Amino acid sequence: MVYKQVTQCRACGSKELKKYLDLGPTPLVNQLSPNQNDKPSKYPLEVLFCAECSLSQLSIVVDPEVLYKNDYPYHSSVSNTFKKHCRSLGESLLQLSKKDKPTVLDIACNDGCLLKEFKELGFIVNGVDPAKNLLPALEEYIPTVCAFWTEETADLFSYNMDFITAQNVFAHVDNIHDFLRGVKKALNKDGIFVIEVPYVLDMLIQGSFDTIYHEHLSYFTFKAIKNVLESEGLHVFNVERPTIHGGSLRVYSSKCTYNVSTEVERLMDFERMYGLHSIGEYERFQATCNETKEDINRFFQNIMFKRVFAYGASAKGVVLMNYCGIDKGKIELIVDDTKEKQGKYSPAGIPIATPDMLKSIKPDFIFITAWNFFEEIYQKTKDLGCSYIVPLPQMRVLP
Ligand code: JHZ
Ligand code: ZN
Repeated sequence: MVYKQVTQCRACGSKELKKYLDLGPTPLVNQLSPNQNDKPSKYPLEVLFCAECSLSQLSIVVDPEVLYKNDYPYHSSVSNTFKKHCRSLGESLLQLSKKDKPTVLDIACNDGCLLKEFKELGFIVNGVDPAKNLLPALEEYIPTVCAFWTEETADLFSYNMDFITAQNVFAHVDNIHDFLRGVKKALNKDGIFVIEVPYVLDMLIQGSFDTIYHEHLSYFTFKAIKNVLESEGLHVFNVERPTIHGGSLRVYSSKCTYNVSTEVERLMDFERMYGLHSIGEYERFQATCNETKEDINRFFQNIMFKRVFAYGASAKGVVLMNYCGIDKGKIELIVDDTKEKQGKYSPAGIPIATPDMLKSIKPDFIFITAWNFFEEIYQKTKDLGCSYIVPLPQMRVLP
């Protein structure tokens, strides 16, 4: 079976789960094909709300072996914005540390984007990731283990990490309690665990439904993530809201008790005031998604004979195109700097090529599927003189 149905909340165990969003059958976002005419399988993409702990979660869990083990094409290092984000995290963790050369373990280290920055800053680095295609290039200079992070995997590491980082992986995990038990094992007695996930508040404010795909099993409120960390004995002492990936939540926790920042209570109050802890606020989301779909389709009707390329063969782009019905009739080509994506086809059958293509065939419009990195992409393409379609937040055309 490729997927299983969710019947109870993965954080608190409650069976009171209510559906508030249905994005329809959707392909797996990172399964790019070498053949244009392949028809990828589609799976339900529905979001449920847990009234008990306020965690949003998909109604199904696709087998992680299918999603991540073979040829995971996403490479975090392609974005300079993300590299800088990792560097600045490393700098602030060094300030928190009592050592010059603290140890760090990065869970789901991908192509080592964070670890390379941390190593340059003096950290003693370790990584773990299940994707077989990503680690060989890293192994020469960073010790890595090819595995999913579980309590059992933690036994492969010495139990003395000063820091454990987990960026954009916790939302991907079904058994989050087991994951946290592993973190607890591998962490020093006063070690710090730093987690980053897309923030459900930013998703609601921006209408960014393209964060929802089969890799993201959970959509966290601060309340939900704090509860689950504390249920496993990890005390939350700080929280931040980095703008990366369209708005994230960064949560600091530890087995020992650090001074708790006032941000913790402040964000919890804000969530309460905003209505994030009950379903009402979420029930409007379906209408917001439909409005975006209508805006985008209206725009495409008006530019029927214009040439449109997309920038970014991102996971987000696959969801957006699938939900809005954008196919190869509307977008001719997707360009992406990731070598592993070039020469393949998106699930909608759109060819993916190098951005050099923009120089040989100048399109009228560049559709920015990686809208969260618009500034970086704009700097790379502004001399071409194309117009830009930025679908979210709020569909707009520039200049
Ligand atoms: P990007 C990612 O999703 C990965 P995706 C992951 N699924 C996750 O959890 C979320 O983020 C939060 C390309 N690009 O990062 C690279 C260029 O070519 O927005 C990527 O293919 N040139 C684990 O895939 C895509 O765009 C550039 O200059 O939705 C961006 O994808 C830049 C900046 C990007 O995330
Ligand atoms: Zn719950």
